[in-house]
Amino acid sequence: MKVAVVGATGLVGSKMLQVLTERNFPVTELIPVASEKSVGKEVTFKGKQWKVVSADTAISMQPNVAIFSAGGSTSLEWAPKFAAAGITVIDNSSAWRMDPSKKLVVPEVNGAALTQEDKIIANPNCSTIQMVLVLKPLHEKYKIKRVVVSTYQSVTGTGVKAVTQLMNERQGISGEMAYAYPIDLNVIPQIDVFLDNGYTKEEMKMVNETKKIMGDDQILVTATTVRIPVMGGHSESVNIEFENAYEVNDVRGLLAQTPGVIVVDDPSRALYPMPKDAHDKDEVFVGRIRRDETQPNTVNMWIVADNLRKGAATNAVQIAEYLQQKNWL
Ligand code: 2RA
Repeated sequence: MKVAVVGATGLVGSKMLQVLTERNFPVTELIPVASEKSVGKEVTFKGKQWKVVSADTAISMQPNVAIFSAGGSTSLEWAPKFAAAGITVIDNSSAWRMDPSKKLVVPEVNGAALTQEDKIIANPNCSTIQMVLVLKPLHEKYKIKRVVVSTYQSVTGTGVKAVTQLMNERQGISGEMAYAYPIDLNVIPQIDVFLDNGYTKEEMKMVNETKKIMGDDQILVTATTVRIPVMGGHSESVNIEFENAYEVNDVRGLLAQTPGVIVVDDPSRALYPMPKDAHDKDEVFVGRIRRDETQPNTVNMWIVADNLRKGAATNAVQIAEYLQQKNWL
């Protein structure tokens, strides 16, 4: 299968190549795509060197699928052109996520919504993906009324520039700033720009994308998203109010049986999920499951995942796997 990776030289694009290899996706020809300045360079994939080409050239090479992680403007310009050429696009940017004509997919949650006609498929925001994977089984069993989430997000969500800023600051080196403030020994309660309602774009992505993926506009979501000096993944403190009564052990058991979720929850042995353990894994890890004793039918939990993998590259590759298994690519 011919696979184009648009943004192949970026942090998520490189992770996509790693995940395609690890999951043995049937790639017979890789078509790495990047900006004009990178055309001609080579990327290593499955032991071979593949030449970076322009988006135009990639279309002419007729890949079966193109996985984008190159920013919203590139997706807005090029995804329709790839789709018009009959190439299925899986886009990791926010460009198409809330477009009513486009599917926003976490395969384990709403993969069944996909059809052969879907030619531009949106990959959700990383902080949304790890949360909805946990919310879905709970919503089906207990019916969720409201979600309050606070995130603790890795600098890898911003990209290479932020990782470099953190590493420089930890070594006392001054350098290019990805953020308005130092990130080492600090936290920044702003991810993306502020909107008129006082929330950031990242926070409203969690609100709006959750409703779309879960297929239920009645679910109330409020979010505070925070950047922290961590590399391995995003963590989230999630408070969930149900319509119906529940038992903590039943919640723990239900999540333990949920595909893609691993429960790490034993306070007696100080066992709970942490980014250092989630790093470079495809699963979503859940712990600190406990009753909210201040409100009926409400549970607290802690959710951790590698934002570059299940939060981006792995979820996109899993969408491609779903389409390939349907023989739709
Ligand atoms: C972030 N979720 O963490 C956003 C985009 N990757 O910066």
